[in-house]
Parts: sequence; structure tokens; C-alpha cells
Amino acid sequence: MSTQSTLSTASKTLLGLAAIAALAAPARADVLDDVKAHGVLKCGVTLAAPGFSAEDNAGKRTGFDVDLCKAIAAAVLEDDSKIQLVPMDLKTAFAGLPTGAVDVLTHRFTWTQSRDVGGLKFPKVMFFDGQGFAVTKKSKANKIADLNNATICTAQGSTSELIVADYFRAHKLKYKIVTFASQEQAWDAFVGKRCDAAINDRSGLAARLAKLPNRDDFKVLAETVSNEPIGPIVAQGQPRWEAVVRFVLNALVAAEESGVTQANVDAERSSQNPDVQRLLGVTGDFGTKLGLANDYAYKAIKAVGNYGEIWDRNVGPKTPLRLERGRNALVANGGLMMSIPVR
Ligand SMILES: N[C@@H](CCC(=O)N[C@@H](CS)C(=O)NCC(=O)O)C(=O)O
Repeated sequence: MSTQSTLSTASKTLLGLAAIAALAAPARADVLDDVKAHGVLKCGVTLAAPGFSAEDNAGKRTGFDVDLCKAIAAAVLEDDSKIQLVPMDLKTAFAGLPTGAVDVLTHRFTWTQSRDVGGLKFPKVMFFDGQGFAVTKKSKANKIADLNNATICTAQGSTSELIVADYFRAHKLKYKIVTFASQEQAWDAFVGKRCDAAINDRSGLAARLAKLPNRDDFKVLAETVSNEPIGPIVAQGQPRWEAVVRFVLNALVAAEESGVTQANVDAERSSQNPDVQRLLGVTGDFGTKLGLANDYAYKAIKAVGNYGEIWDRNVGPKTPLRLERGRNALVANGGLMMSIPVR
């Protein structure tokens, strides 16, 4: 743990080391061929964020990010159970791609310029998020300006360190940032009153609040201080694999746009709608051109449902996270989520 008022040197070093490790490791020949040969898809997932990736009472890991992993396995291996979930923190996740420790990160990481040019490729945004601050209700903080002189908990290597530094400086607010090795530790320290506030993606805060027995003692301030386009990550130099991950995720969004669901996907194979016919591989050769079976999207949707179904099941208003679609609504419904045309 380190306490300082600017972006921690340790974090910069960690980020640098991760980037160097990513570039120095021997490149994998072809991840798509590898995954097919092994018959198992290895997904790096976050440690314990309910709704995204966490073990349920039966010890089974479920969540939004797990469902994306299953969708890719269904599309590539025709079996959504052929997955190996590798829980990883911020320190280990990025370096796991070039070494083959994982094939894809279906994690909670933000697409940033330095990550993109530092050996990591983000095929498509799966979650438009932004960062916010959690505080205790007792603290009486109602807006970020009330956090002048506050101590803020976060994790090394996350986007939050720079966001806090930039925001507080720009608004002439004083702060002390306390960084931890993982978000888990940062959150636990905040709950343990080591800090006045915790910063993270709003979805991450919702996930952590969801598992607190006394969640009503806390709140998330209304202001959102950053844009966090979050998506799966693959290693650079793997254009075939990058396209596979992109178009599996894309298929889940396209399915929602066309009203194709887990329940009706079989019937929809007889649809007269040309968009649906191409999506499900009834016409065209969109799957084969990716190196997959032509009905890869059908398999993915059959396994986990469309984007909206994945949302509702894992993080939606009826789950402990209670997340509205907001920015992640389809464009047709006023949000930012849209598919790349299957044409
Ligand atoms: N989106 C931010 C934050 C990501 C983040 O903190 N994600 C949490 C999950 S919600 C995490 O990775 N936790 C792993 C850990 O505890 O280190 C980033 O990309 O830096």
C-alpha cells in the first residue's frame, strides 16, 4: 500500500512492466488455431465482482463477463462449457495474453490509448461506463466538491489514479489517494473506514455494493468523472482472433437489435428478414470467413441469449446490481450500443 497525492510511481512502473512483458513475450502463432486445437477457451476474468464474474453459492462462477466467455466458446468450439475461467487482477491480466495464459480477457478493463498501443487490442466495447465515487451516507458528502481533503482508495494500475489526480487538480480540491494492490483490497479498506471515498467504474461500485450486507449505509455520488469504454481484450498481432471476439460480441448486440432471443433463435432460422438470415448463417458466408462454422452466431445466442438478455440476467434492475441500461441501451432506444452491420 502506498499513500501519495499523485499518480503512484509504483503504478507507472507496474503499467510499464506489463507493457514490456506483453511486448517481450514470444508471440503466439494463431490463437484461433490454438483454441480449436486445445478444445478449451481460456478467459481471464475479474476476481469477485458479482454480476460480472463471481462465484455463486454453489461455487460456480457466473456473470456478464462469464457469459461473453461462454458465447465465444459456443461460437468457436460449439460448446459453451468448454471454458476455463482464470481470475486475474490488474497486475497479472495484461501479461497473460501474449504468453497464452489466457486467450482473451472478458474482464472489466477500459479501452485507453496507452493500452491499445501497448500490446493490447480491444475488439469492441461491451459496456459503456464511467467512474464515480462511493461514500458512506454518514459522511454527508453529496457531491464531489464535498470530498475536498478526502482520502480516496483505489487500486494500482487502474485508470482511476490519473482520473482522481486530473479531476481534483482541475477543480482545485485537495485529496490524498491510497493505492492498493487490487480493487478488492481498495474496496475493503474503504468499507473498513480507511478512506473517505472509493473510486471505480460505476458498474464496479454497483457490484461491490451488491455484496455488502449494509449496502444502504453507502451511496454513489451522482457525478460521473470519466468515460470508461470497457470491452474484451486480445493480444495484438492476432487479427483473426480479434475478429472472432469482435463478431461474437457483435452478434449478441445484433440479435437484440433484430429481436432474436435465446428462446426464439431456432424459429428465427426460418425468418424472412435478411439481416437475421445473415446473422444466423442461413445465407452468406460470414462465419466461414471468420474461420468458424457459418452458424457461429446462432450457437452463441443459443448458449447465452442476446446482449439485453445477458444484461437483464446478470446486472439488470431485477438483480442485486439494479443497473438500468442507460448508455448501454441500443441506439434505437437512445443509448450508445449498436452492432457493426452483418453485411
Ligand atoms: N476500468 C478500470 C478499472 C477496472 C477495475 O478496477 N476492474 C475491477 C473489477 S470491477 C478489477 O479489475 N478488479 C480486479 C482487482 O481487484 O484488481 C480500468 O480499466 O482500469
